[in-house]
Amino acid sequence: MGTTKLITMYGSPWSERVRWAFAFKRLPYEKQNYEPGVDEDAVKKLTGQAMVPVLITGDKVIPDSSAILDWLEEAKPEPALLPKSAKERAIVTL
Ligand SMILES: N[C@@H](CCC(=O)N[C@@H](CS)C(=O)NCC(=O)O)C(=O)O
Repeated sequence: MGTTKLITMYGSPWSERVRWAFAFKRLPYEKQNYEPGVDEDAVKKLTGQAMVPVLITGDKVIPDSSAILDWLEEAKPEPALLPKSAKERAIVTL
């Protein structure tokens, strides 16, 4: 899978959401801390917006926690974040 890097910010619920999912999947990653006012330009250059979390893996740069969780579920399906049935998925993602 190569190196997986997560740019996250302490205190950001969207960053926490992604960190929890990586911990649940037991998938190691390199951490990069985002500092508002300092790292904005660098992150904007990467994704077009000054927001975290951002995942960098292989040649992919993925901003947005939901998009990162989608990537994670595909990259490491087990243990699953979501139920298998469409009905149950709809319930938990409401
Ligand atoms: N929809 C985005 C929201 C991300 C977001 O709002 N991130 C905030 C922190 S919670 C941020 O990066 N703000 C930039 C800043 O404070 O400089 C996601 O789910 O990742």
